[in-house]
Amino acid sequence: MTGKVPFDLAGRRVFVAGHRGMVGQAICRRLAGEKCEILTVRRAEVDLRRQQATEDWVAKAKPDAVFVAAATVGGILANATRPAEFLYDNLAIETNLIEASRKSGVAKLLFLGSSCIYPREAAQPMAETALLTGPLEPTNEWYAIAKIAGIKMAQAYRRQHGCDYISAMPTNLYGPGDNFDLQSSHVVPALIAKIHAAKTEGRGEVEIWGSGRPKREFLFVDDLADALVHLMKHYSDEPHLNVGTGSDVTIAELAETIARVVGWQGKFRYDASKPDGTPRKLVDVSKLAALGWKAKTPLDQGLTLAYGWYREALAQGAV
Ligand code: GFB
Repeated sequence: MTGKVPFDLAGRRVFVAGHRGMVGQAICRRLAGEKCEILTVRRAEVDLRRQQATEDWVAKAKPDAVFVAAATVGGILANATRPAEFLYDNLAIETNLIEASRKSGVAKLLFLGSSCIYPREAAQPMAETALLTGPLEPTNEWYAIAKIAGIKMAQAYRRQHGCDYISAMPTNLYGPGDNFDLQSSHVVPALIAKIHAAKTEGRGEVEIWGSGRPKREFLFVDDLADALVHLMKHYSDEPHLNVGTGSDVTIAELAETIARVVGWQGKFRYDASKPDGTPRKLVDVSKLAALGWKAKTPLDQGLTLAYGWYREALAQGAV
């Protein structure tokens, strides 16, 4: 089933759920150029894990469109050590938002997942059709199960209720507004923080978790936001769509690039007691390319922007 495209955002009320997170902030930056009204709500006001509070707020705010960027997220360690939170929070947030949107007649909704939904041993690059074809990566299966349920929610609501709800699965993200806490962050902010600290403290060694051999694809968050707005306007179909750059690097190569961006010359020590996670997760972006979108920001340029944001935030005591 398909809905009406293009879906025009001009003059619409657009709810960005999760506007304080890195992705939500980027969507708000991107929507600023769209002549729409951006709706947000802080967690202190509405906890999206609470069904009644979520439904009451959505019914009152009456959005025309919703970006589901609210989620409990984190890096490999946070995922592996807080499975209950990753499963419960994400299931609750997505089911509450999707049902609340249906009840209040939201015309278009975009659900945001993650490339960890694919099987650990999926053929690379991973096409959308690889979903549910094999076992998941154990370090993030809880989060992945919740995100797979979100895709299925959007599909089920499309089939049963005729809702124009779609899903996008971004690859690993980084950029301004990232989480730099070393226990819960993803690899890019972790390495920016560790290498910057080594530089400022005059240390010649930085620890990298795992072997450095896993490969990851990194997408700059403002590129993601641009892709999501593109999909909101131009995509209306049941299958979820991948969003990525089409190329990946090893964690060791990423560390070298960040060291160059930060301006630090030193050695990396690999800590084999920490998990590698999935060996590789490069998404197949051919369906997105066919819809006329591709990523713009090269990795070194995006890392330079992310590092600039981090230094500014440090100077302001915000991280
Ligand atoms: O970014 P990251 O935490 O998540 O880790 P995943 C990517 C790779 O970087 C892993 C290595 O092989 C880590 O072992 N790494 C090296 C580090 N040094 C560090 C470090 O200091 N901090 C961190 N965090 N990693 C997450 C999933 O997987 O990716 C989520 O757990 C989600 O579910 C997200 O899908 C996008 O790429 O392994």
